[in-house]
Amino acid sequence: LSVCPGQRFQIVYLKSHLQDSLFSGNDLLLNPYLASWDELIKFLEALGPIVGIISQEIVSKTAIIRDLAEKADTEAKKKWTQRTELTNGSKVDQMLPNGYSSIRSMIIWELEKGVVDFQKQTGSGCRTLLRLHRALLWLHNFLQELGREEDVKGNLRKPSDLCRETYQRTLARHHSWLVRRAAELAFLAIPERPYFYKLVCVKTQAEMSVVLNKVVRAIELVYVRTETALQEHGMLDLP
Ligand code: 1PW
Repeated sequence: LSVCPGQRFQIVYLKSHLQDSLFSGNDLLLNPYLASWDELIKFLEALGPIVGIISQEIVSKTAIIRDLAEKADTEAKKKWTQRTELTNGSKVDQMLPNGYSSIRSMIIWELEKGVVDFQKQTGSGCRTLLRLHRALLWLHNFLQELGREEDVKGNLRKPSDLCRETYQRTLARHHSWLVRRAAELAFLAIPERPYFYKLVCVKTQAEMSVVLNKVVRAIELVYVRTETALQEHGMLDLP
């Protein structure tokens, strides 16, 4: 593996972005949430070209939310500039209200703007977040299984089997037949354990368990908060 800062997957970055997103009691900051996905995408891309292609879908989902945030920011800036020009005309940038700073602010903002459609498919941040959220459950389950120590007989399951099983019990139900077939192809090419040891910079399964379990717990906190926020607004089935 060639080391290129910012390009290669680094589990410490993933953990710190996840932790950074856990702002206030029940909310999540969107920037670090999306930054966590940037790291997870690097992780997925390291698993081979087919997984890499499939994970482009995640790249485009994160891009949708970032674009919406940028548009909202530009809009807000215009309004603020008009207001401050009437008074003293400067230093407004730090005070900009942005509907996309956290997942709860995004939910409220999009509901107020009427861009969330509960009947038909749209490009809202909320329905996009729901797609990422569902995919995160799969990654959570996969990393959790990968982090388990040997069973009583001293056996370790193949990562590719773990990947397939966790997919089938989580994300698969939300996917079309075609996407499920594509995922099957990707699972065939999932590398063996030693590759994952390298990826997370450890030498043994015991060490990998320690490292992965910490990340899995951080993902759990993020997942539960997203789930609660979406559920409170009846958004767990957005088309
Ligand atoms: C670890 C081995 C496999 C790695 C794959 C990692 C990517 C996981 C996401 C799979 C995406 C498959 C292709 C697209 C599926 C979309 O139909 C689906 N998107 C997601 C993120 O599940 C639903 O989005 P849509 O069509 O309602 O906009």
